[in-house]
Amino acid sequence: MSTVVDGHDSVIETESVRFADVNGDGRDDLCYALGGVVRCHYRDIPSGSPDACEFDANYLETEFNFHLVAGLDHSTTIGVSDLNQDNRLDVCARGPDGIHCSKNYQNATFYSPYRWTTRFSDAEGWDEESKYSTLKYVDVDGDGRTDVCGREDEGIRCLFSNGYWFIDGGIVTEHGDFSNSDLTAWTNWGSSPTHYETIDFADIDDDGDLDVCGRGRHGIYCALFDYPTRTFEKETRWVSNQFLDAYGWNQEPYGTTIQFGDINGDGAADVCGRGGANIYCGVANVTQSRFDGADQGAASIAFPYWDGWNAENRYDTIVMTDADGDGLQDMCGRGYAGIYCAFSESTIFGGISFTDPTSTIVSTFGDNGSWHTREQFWGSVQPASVNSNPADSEFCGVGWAGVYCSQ
Ligand SMILES: [Ca+2]
Ligand SMILES: [Ca+2]
Ligand SMILES: [Ca+2]
Ligand SMILES: [Ca+2]
Repeated sequence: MSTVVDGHDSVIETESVRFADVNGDGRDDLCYALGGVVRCHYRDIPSGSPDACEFDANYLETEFNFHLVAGLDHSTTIGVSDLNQDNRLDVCARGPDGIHCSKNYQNATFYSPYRWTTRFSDAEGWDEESKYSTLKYVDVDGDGRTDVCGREDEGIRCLFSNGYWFIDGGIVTEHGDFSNSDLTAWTNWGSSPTHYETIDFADIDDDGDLDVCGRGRHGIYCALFDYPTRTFEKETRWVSNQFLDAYGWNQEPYGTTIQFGDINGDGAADVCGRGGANIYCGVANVTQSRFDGADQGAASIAFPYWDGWNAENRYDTIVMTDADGDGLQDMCGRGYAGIYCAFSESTIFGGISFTDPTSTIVSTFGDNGSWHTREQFWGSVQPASVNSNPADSEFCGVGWAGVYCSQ
């Protein structure tokens, strides 16, 4: 336990907390907002107990010319990522007039932030939850420089980093894909978090760039990235036998849990989501442009509604992460007695298989420790890599007295 963010007592503040390896030593550091400042504490490695949760009392910080904790439309848009491919993490945040970023100088200081784009402004509606919640810092074109993408009424907008600013190429999806009037998916993507919250950027064809996928009314739709034009190809339906409105996925305890990642180790991102009594996953079949196997439950039972997993303080914490470090993405969530994981045992030839999450892997963060009582507690629980094994993930969260991390 570390007390460096003691005093963070609102959801807006805890939503600013980021665990990221700012200085490149293989362990995640702790960043968070205080007023207009983003402050980062490096992970300490105490001698004798190298996995104890300690962050250095000293910090690096950078001050923006707007308030980061004035609203969720700012605090949730803080990104800690490498904008210029120097393997040092930089800091960005959405202000009222666009996105501002501050570059890391040799892990010794942050340069003063400046505006990298006038897009994503309040004037363009990005102070609305259905827009700012889709903002992601991702290296879409795979050139090593982190780009920024989000969904607006007309579709997906991505701006590409050149190391100095974000280049605006306009809407990068075709013919209304992912828009409010998507006639391919028959979906208004801004109408429900079970659509817009599921939109993510993942490499579903294993060619090194990130493609875009999300849940429409009738299944999962994806569009492959086209590197030469820096745009996405026409979207197609990748899952038609699961994740449909008609199967109940328009309800938030199910639809908002859909995520993309590689569960079988072939390099291509797959899709998983939590249903009423089980998780459902489809594995990418690149040649057929579809995710296979999503009609069958992936475990025998996982995160069932009758065990309390329809409470927002549980289902909203369900996350895809490689918790055991075997290279396969698992599905984990915060429940009664701590963190529960369904571990992927899927193989390229053996189909989709997950263990049943019947016991905890981490005994902190449970309802029995009062983590369910306030959103600033349960909403802050997230995977991080803070111990001596960089392959697996630990869990960290902001509790009553500061930051807690598992070992
Ligand atoms: Ca890039
Ligand atoms: Ca790709
Ligand atoms: Ca895969
Ligand atoms: Ca795993």
